[in-house]
Amino acid sequence: MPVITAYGFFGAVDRLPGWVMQSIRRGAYPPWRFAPIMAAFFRGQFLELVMAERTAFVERNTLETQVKVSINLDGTGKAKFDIGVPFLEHMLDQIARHGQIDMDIQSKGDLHIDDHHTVEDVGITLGQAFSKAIGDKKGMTRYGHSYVPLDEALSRVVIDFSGRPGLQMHVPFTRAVVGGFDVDLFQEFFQGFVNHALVSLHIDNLRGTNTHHQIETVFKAFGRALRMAVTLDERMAGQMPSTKGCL
Ligand SMILES: [Mn+2]
Repeated sequence: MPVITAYGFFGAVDRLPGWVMQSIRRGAYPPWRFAPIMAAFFRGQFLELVMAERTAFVERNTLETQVKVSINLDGTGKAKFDIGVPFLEHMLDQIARHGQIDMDIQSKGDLHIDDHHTVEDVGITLGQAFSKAIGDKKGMTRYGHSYVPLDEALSRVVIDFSGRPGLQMHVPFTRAVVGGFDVDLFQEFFQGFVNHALVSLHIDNLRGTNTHHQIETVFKAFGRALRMAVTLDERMAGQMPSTKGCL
Protein backbone atom coordinates (compact mmCIF):
# COMPACT_ATOMS: atom_id res chain seq x y z
CA MET A 1 0.00 0.00 0.00
CA PRO A 2 2.75 2.56 0.82
CA VAL A 3 4.29 1.76 -2.57
CA ILE A 4 1.00 2.48 -4.32
CA THR A 5 0.71 5.69 -2.30
CA ALA A 6 4.16 6.83 -3.42
CA TYR A 7 3.40 5.99 -7.03
CA GLY A 8 0.08 7.80 -6.73
CA PHE A 9 1.86 10.91 -5.47
CA PHE A 10 4.72 10.93 -7.96
CA GLY A 11 2.34 9.97 -10.75
CA ALA A 12 0.28 13.06 -9.90
CA VAL A 13 3.43 15.23 -9.80
CA ASP A 14 4.35 13.85 -13.21
CA ARG A 15 1.05 15.01 -14.66
CA LEU A 16 1.42 18.60 -13.39
CA PRO A 17 1.29 21.14 -16.21
CA GLY A 18 4.64 22.29 -17.61
CA TRP A 19 4.38 25.83 -16.23
CA VAL A 20 4.01 24.52 -12.68
CA MET A 21 7.14 22.38 -13.05
CA GLN A 22 9.01 25.36 -14.53
CA SER A 23 8.06 27.64 -11.64
CA ILE A 24 9.18 24.94 -9.18
CA ARG A 25 12.54 24.74 -10.99
CA ARG A 26 12.84 28.56 -11.00
CA GLY A 27 12.49 28.46 -7.24
CA ALA A 28 9.13 30.26 -7.21
CA TYR A 29 7.80 27.42 -5.09
CA PRO A 30 10.55 26.22 -2.73
CA PRO A 31 10.04 22.62 -1.58
CA TRP A 32 9.06 23.61 1.99
CA ARG A 33 5.96 25.30 0.61
CA PHE A 34 4.76 21.89 -0.50
CA ALA A 35 5.09 20.39 2.99
CA PRO A 36 1.51 21.13 4.11
CA ILE A 37 0.13 19.85 0.79
CA MET A 38 2.19 16.67 1.06
CA ALA A 39 1.19 16.20 4.69
CA ALA A 40 -2.48 16.61 3.79
CA PHE A 41 -2.07 14.22 0.89
CA PHE A 42 -0.52 11.47 2.99
CA ARG A 43 -2.97 12.09 5.85
CA GLY A 44 -5.81 11.68 3.36
CA GLN A 45 -4.32 8.45 2.04
CA PHE A 46 -3.78 7.22 5.56
CA LEU A 47 -7.35 8.01 6.61
CA GLU A 48 -8.62 6.25 3.52
CA LEU A 49 -6.57 3.19 4.46
CA VAL A 50 -7.80 3.22 8.05
CA MET A 51 -11.40 3.68 7.00
CA ALA A 52 -11.05 1.00 4.38
CA GLU A 53 -9.87 -1.56 6.92
CA ARG A 54 -12.38 -4.35 6.58
CA THR A 55 -12.27 -6.02 9.95
CA ALA A 56 -14.91 -6.79 12.54
CA PHE A 57 -15.27 -8.17 16.03
CA VAL A 58 -18.63 -9.47 17.20
CA GLU A 59 -19.51 -11.02 20.52
CA ARG A 60 -22.87 -12.75 20.86
CA ASN A 61 -24.04 -14.15 24.16
CA THR A 62 -27.14 -16.22 24.82
CA LEU A 63 -28.00 -18.69 27.56
CA GLU A 64 -26.99 -21.47 25.14
CA THR A 65 -23.73 -20.14 23.71
CA GLN A 66 -21.13 -17.39 24.03
CA VAL A 67 -19.47 -16.75 20.68
CA LYS A 68 -16.68 -14.34 19.77
CA VAL A 69 -15.75 -13.77 16.13
CA SER A 70 -12.93 -11.64 14.70
CA ILE A 71 -12.46 -11.43 10.94
CA ASN A 72 -10.32 -9.56 8.46
CA LEU A 73 -11.64 -9.71 4.91
CA ASP A 74 -8.27 -8.63 3.51
CA GLY A 75 -6.30 -11.24 5.41
CA THR A 76 -4.11 -14.14 4.40
CA GLY A 77 -6.22 -17.02 5.68
CA LYS A 78 -4.87 -17.15 9.23
CA ALA A 79 -7.30 -19.17 11.31
CA LYS A 80 -7.67 -19.82 15.03
CA PHE A 81 -10.58 -21.74 16.45
CA ASP A 82 -11.62 -22.77 19.91
CA ILE A 83 -15.14 -24.07 19.41
CA GLY A 84 -15.05 -27.65 20.64
CA VAL A 85 -16.57 -29.11 17.46
CA PRO A 86 -13.57 -30.43 15.49
CA PHE A 87 -15.36 -31.12 12.23
CA LEU A 88 -16.86 -27.62 12.15
CA GLU A 89 -13.41 -26.17 12.84
CA HIS A 90 -12.02 -28.22 9.92
CA MET A 91 -14.72 -26.69 7.66
CA LEU A 92 -14.25 -23.11 8.94
CA ASP A 93 -10.56 -23.53 8.19
CA GLN A 94 -11.54 -24.07 4.53
CA ILE A 95 -13.42 -20.74 4.50
CA ALA A 96 -10.40 -18.93 5.95
CA ARG A 97 -7.87 -20.51 3.61
CA HIS A 98 -9.85 -20.40 0.39
CA GLY A 99 -11.44 -17.06 1.20
CA GLN A 100 -8.11 -15.53 2.30
CA ILE A 101 -9.99 -14.27 5.33
CA ASP A 102 -8.35 -14.12 8.77
CA MET A 103 -10.70 -15.68 11.30
CA ASP A 104 -10.54 -16.10 15.05
CA ILE A 105 -13.59 -17.83 16.50
CA GLN A 106 -14.09 -18.81 20.11
CA SER A 107 -17.22 -20.40 21.44
CA LYS A 108 -18.39 -21.83 24.72
CA GLY A 109 -21.66 -23.64 24.26
CA ASP A 110 -24.00 -26.31 25.54
CA LEU A 111 -22.15 -29.10 23.76
CA HIS A 112 -23.27 -31.51 26.49
CA ILE A 113 -26.71 -31.36 24.81
CA ASP A 114 -25.47 -31.55 21.22
CA ASP A 115 -23.67 -29.41 18.62
CA HIS A 116 -26.85 -27.75 17.34
CA HIS A 117 -26.81 -24.41 19.20
CA THR A 118 -23.08 -23.98 18.80
CA VAL A 119 -23.08 -24.60 15.03
CA GLU A 120 -26.09 -22.35 14.42
CA ASP A 121 -24.76 -19.56 16.64
CA VAL A 122 -21.29 -19.63 15.06
CA GLY A 123 -23.06 -19.22 11.68
CA ILE A 124 -25.13 -16.30 13.03
CA THR A 125 -22.16 -14.52 14.62
CA LEU A 126 -19.98 -15.03 11.56
CA GLY A 127 -22.78 -13.54 9.45
CA GLN A 128 -22.97 -10.51 11.77
CA ALA A 129 -19.20 -10.07 11.52
CA PHE A 130 -19.38 -10.12 7.71
CA SER A 131 -22.19 -7.60 7.68
CA LYS A 132 -20.08 -5.29 9.85
CA ALA A 133 -16.78 -5.80 8.01
CA ILE A 134 -18.08 -5.14 4.48
CA GLY A 135 -19.32 -1.69 5.51
CA ASP A 136 -21.25 0.24 2.86
CA LYS A 137 -20.27 -2.20 0.05
CA LYS A 138 -18.93 0.63 -2.13
CA GLY A 139 -16.43 -0.71 -4.66
CA MET A 140 -17.19 -4.30 -3.71
CA THR A 141 -17.54 -6.97 -6.41
CA ARG A 142 -20.79 -8.11 -4.70
CA TYR A 143 -21.27 -11.41 -6.57
CA GLY A 144 -19.09 -14.46 -6.18
CA HIS A 145 -19.16 -18.02 -7.44
CA SER A 146 -16.98 -21.07 -7.42
CA TYR A 147 -16.91 -24.70 -8.45
CA VAL A 148 -14.70 -26.95 -6.35
CA PRO A 149 -14.02 -30.65 -6.96
CA LEU A 150 -12.48 -33.15 -4.57
CA ASP A 151 -11.96 -36.52 -6.21
CA GLU A 152 -15.45 -37.77 -7.16
CA ALA A 153 -17.27 -34.83 -5.52
CA LEU A 154 -18.14 -31.49 -7.12
CA SER A 155 -19.94 -28.50 -5.59
CA ARG A 156 -20.99 -25.08 -6.81
CA VAL A 157 -21.59 -22.08 -4.54
CA VAL A 158 -22.98 -18.74 -5.74
CA ILE A 159 -23.34 -15.73 -3.45
CA ASP A 160 -24.79 -12.24 -3.73
CA PHE A 161 -24.35 -9.60 -1.01
CA SER A 162 -27.79 -8.36 -1.93
CA GLY A 163 -28.88 -7.15 1.50
CA ARG A 164 -31.65 -9.78 1.47
CA PRO A 165 -31.37 -13.18 3.14
CA GLY A 166 -32.03 -16.26 1.02
CA LEU A 167 -30.66 -19.80 1.12
CA GLN A 168 -31.00 -22.55 -1.45
CA MET A 169 -29.04 -25.55 -0.26
CA HIS A 170 -29.16 -28.77 -2.24
CA VAL A 171 -26.75 -31.32 -0.88
CA PRO A 172 -27.91 -34.96 -1.13
CA PHE A 173 -25.77 -36.26 1.74
CA THR A 174 -24.95 -39.94 1.42
CA ARG A 175 -24.62 -40.35 5.19
CA ALA A 176 -26.28 -38.75 8.23
CA VAL A 177 -23.09 -38.29 10.22
CA VAL A 178 -19.59 -37.26 9.22
CA GLY A 179 -16.65 -37.08 11.61
CA GLY A 180 -19.11 -37.44 14.51
CA PHE A 181 -21.03 -34.46 13.12
CA ASP A 182 -24.75 -34.44 12.28
CA VAL A 183 -24.96 -33.34 8.63
CA ASP A 184 -28.34 -31.61 9.25
CA LEU A 185 -26.40 -28.92 11.09
CA PHE A 186 -24.69 -27.60 7.94
CA GLN A 187 -28.02 -26.18 6.83
CA GLU A 188 -28.36 -24.53 10.27
CA PHE A 189 -24.90 -23.00 9.93
CA PHE A 190 -25.56 -21.56 6.48
CA GLN A 191 -29.07 -20.36 7.39
CA GLY A 192 -27.62 -18.54 10.41
CA PHE A 193 -24.93 -16.95 8.24
CA VAL A 194 -27.37 -15.94 5.47
CA ASN A 195 -29.89 -14.37 7.87
CA HIS A 196 -27.27 -12.09 9.40
CA ALA A 197 -24.84 -11.42 6.54
CA LEU A 198 -27.96 -10.65 4.44
CA VAL A 199 -26.85 -12.57 1.39
CA SER A 200 -28.46 -14.77 -1.23
CA LEU A 201 -26.62 -18.07 -1.15
CA HIS A 202 -27.07 -20.96 -3.56
CA ILE A 203 -25.29 -24.16 -2.63
CA ASP A 204 -25.39 -27.20 -4.90
CA ASN A 205 -23.48 -30.40 -4.48
CA LEU A 206 -23.56 -31.61 -8.08
CA ARG A 207 -21.83 -34.96 -7.54
CA GLY A 208 -20.28 -37.00 -4.78
CA THR A 209 -20.59 -40.24 -2.90
CA ASN A 210 -18.21 -39.59 0.01
CA THR A 211 -19.93 -37.36 2.59
CA HIS A 212 -16.66 -35.80 3.80
CA HIS A 213 -15.87 -34.87 0.18
CA GLN A 214 -19.37 -33.55 -0.43
CA ILE A 215 -19.31 -31.10 2.45
CA GLU A 216 -15.66 -30.16 2.09
CA THR A 217 -16.23 -29.11 -1.53
CA VAL A 218 -19.17 -27.00 -0.34
CA PHE A 219 -17.07 -25.15 2.25
CA LYS A 220 -14.12 -24.65 -0.11
CA ALA A 221 -16.41 -23.31 -2.83
CA PHE A 222 -18.12 -21.10 -0.23
CA GLY A 223 -14.74 -19.65 0.79
CA ARG A 224 -13.77 -18.98 -2.84
CA ALA A 225 -17.15 -17.45 -3.69
CA LEU A 226 -16.86 -15.19 -0.63
CA ARG A 227 -13.39 -14.11 -1.67
CA MET A 228 -14.60 -13.13 -5.13
CA ALA A 229 -17.65 -11.27 -3.78
CA VAL A 230 -15.82 -9.21 -1.14
CA THR A 231 -12.87 -8.34 -3.39
CA LEU A 232 -12.68 -4.62 -4.11
CA ASP A 233 -13.02 -3.83 -7.80
CA GLU A 234 -10.80 -0.88 -8.72
CA ARG A 235 -13.09 0.16 -11.56
CA MET A 236 -16.04 0.26 -9.13
CA ALA A 237 -14.16 2.37 -6.55
CA GLY A 238 -16.55 4.64 -4.66
CA GLN A 239 -19.57 3.21 -6.47
CA MET A 240 -22.34 0.99 -5.16
CA PRO A 241 -22.48 -2.30 -7.07
CA SER A 242 -26.17 -1.68 -7.75
CA THR A 243 -28.18 0.76 -9.90
CA LYS A 244 -30.49 1.14 -6.90
CA GLY A 245 -27.72 3.10 -5.18
CA CYS A 246 -27.97 1.02 -2.00
CA LEU A 247 -27.83 -2.59 -0.97
MN1 LIG B 1 -11.10 -32.94 4.97
